[in-house]
Amino acid sequence: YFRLRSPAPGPVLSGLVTVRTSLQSASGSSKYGSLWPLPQKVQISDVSFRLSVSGFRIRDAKESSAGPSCSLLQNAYRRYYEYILGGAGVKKQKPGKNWRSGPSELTELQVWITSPDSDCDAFPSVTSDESWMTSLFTFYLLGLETFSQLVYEDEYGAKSINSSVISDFPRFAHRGILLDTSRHFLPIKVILANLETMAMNKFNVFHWHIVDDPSFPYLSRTFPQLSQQGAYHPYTHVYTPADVKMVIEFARLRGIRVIPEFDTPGHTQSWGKGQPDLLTPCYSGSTPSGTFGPVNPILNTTYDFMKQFFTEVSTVFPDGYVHLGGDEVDFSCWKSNPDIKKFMDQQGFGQDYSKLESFYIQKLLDIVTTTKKGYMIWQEVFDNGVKLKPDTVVHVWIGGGSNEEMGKVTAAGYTTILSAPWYLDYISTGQDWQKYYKVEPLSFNGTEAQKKLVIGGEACLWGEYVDATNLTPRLWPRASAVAERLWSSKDVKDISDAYNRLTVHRCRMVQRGIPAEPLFYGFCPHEYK
Ligand code: CP6
Repeated sequence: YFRLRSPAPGPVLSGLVTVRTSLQSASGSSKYGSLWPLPQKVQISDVSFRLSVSGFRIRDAKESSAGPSCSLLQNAYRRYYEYILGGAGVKKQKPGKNWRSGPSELTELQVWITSPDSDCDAFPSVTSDESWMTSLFTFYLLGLETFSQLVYEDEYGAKSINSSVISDFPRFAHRGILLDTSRHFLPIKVILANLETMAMNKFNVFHWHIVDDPSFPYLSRTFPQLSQQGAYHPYTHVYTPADVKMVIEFARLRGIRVIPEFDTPGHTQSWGKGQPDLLTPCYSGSTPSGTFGPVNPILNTTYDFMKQFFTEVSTVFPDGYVHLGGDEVDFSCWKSNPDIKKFMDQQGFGQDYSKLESFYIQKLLDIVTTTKKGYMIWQEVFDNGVKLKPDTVVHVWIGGGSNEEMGKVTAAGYTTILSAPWYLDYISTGQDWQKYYKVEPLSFNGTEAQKKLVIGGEACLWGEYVDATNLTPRLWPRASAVAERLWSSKDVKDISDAYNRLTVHRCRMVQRGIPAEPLFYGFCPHEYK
């Protein structure tokens, strides 16, 4: 629970609050203020309270089962105190002749963790029930974000909040953002700023597409030559174990999981630089051409390497899942190689190179299973009929919004997440956030049981045209449209109400130091500095 206190005999409010906000949008305003994504249940009253400027604080309720030793909460209190009352662009109150006085001043937000056994140091997982009416820490982070979105400046510049009751939970458990740190290296501070913004939008999965063809910035303790040879620069353009730890902890403090993707057997050109014999030599005629293709699936050394590599990955990344890629495997190099041909004949694969891909992936899945991780894979792995563990998450990326593939994957009994309509690296003119917003992830033909297998989706920002200079404005607030689709109820789909809330939500992100791009003409009332 959250509880608000004012000096006795003032009001004690349980639950939460909203109203018009002082941040005005170019058009109208929503009766839901600037809440984004919209909570499941919002009841707003007209009764408003001022937050005490001198004395307002956020603290543990004395009945709370969490205390000062839970740094996750203490950190969150400080963060949201800053967002609510302090920080850049916040005007000081100007008492004037119309200055209101009276008992309606709030001095405390109390956070009351009711479950005695919730674990402050745990990592978020896909089963975390994020309804903040229940009692895990993630809910409190989400609840604090909602609270902060309800605070507005009244006409005298006083921070205020209206008495309201809100109950909330996400529609989908997996709400992710994919960032690609191979096409361009992304400095740690860009990744952290993105995680911070994800929390403002209640995203809870950072899908870290960490390596790919162009570069290998992951510094592996077991195979340091991979980044020494494969990164854009061996010292400056790498993620050290300390960097990775920092990203994971920063994410944990915001209720965000970090799922790394190590994509094989395709998209692996950069791996070959530091790991001789890992990739398939391509031939032109009867001689090697000097170029290389996908991971070489016919050598035992390949699987020895993968076993060691993924054992390391399983200890570095605490999440229960790793993403194993498996997309876009180009068969032409395999076709050119006489040793591969011979192997295909021995195995009875004929000319069907997807059988060879399946052979590789199946061995890889067995290896990763021994590290006690679950796995996610891109849809081709399923399409090619690879035998998967029942808890495999199939990531659908081809096609559009109401997606036949989702029907196929769920009919086969697999859990799935949707990205096909949410490729945010693809830009066009106009308000393309509306296109992302209008997607209904469950619009495919299928039974109720099938629909239950859709655990969420991810917005993807592939890195070909994105680096530190343009990542944030390209992603936000366009990804916010995906955030609301994955969080809010299915029937939250009023575009003009969404526009009114989103413009203000976007101004709030800007005010919090995130250069989110505008949706359309208009202004934010805070001063740009
Ligand atoms: N990189 C990797 C990519 C893409 C994929 N995998 C991709 C393909 C098509 C589009 C956008 C991105 N750049 N490793 C596919 C999952 Cl349109």
